[in-house]
Amino acid sequence: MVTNSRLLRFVHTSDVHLGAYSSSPRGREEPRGRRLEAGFEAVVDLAVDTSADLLLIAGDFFDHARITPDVVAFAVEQINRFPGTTVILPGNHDPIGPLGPYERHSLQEKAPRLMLIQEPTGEFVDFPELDLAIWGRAITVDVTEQPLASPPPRLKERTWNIAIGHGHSVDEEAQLERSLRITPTHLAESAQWDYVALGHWDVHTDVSTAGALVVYSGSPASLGDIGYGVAVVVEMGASGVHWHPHTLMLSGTNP
Ligand SMILES: [Mn+2]
Repeated sequence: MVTNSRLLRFVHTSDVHLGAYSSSPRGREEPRGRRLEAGFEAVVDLAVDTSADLLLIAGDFFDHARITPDVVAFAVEQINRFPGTTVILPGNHDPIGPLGPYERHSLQEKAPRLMLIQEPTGEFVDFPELDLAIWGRAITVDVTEQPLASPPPRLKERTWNIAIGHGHSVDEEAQLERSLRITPTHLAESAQWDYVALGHWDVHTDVSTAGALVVYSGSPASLGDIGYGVAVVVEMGASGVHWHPHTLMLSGTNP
């Protein structure tokens, strides 16, 4: 039962991979790295232009833990351009913990509206003013983790409950060779969430099942050579949950 008729809007992205090529001799002038930065700029533009309440980044925001201070400064500048709240879930490229980038660079000190999910066993980020709770499990360097396994019950105090995860959706329970597995059982158990924002795949993919809305946003500027990126716009209101992929035009780059 929807008790709050206020429209909630968020932009869902993942696999931004900032800093992927910044250790090349050309540093941040490396064109492939510039494309990744242009992709994130386009995502922030989308969040600003659509007056989104939240920007969700479902893992692999940074490419690795050795990112340089200028890459961090770029990330902070972009996050601060968005007047809403940005939520980052650490992924396998930017894991939580001493071997990841977030302990080396304290982003939250420089980006006051940023919320970082930090708990590997899972935590809720609660937004009472939006009547929303977000649950997610921060990825560490342990790739045997299962991002959506055994979730807690949704917060019944909030009309809207979404989950955020970073991992591989696998077709079979026994497909053990993949990292960060999200199994058919986990997808079925995700029916309790109003939306599940996934990352780890740079190609936009809808893996929803009959009961659960589960979407990979896709990268805003994939590491491959396709000339565009995608982000997802999600709206929740009196008429339910609606989402659509949005093609990002990467200005100033030459894909
Ligand atoms: Mn990943």
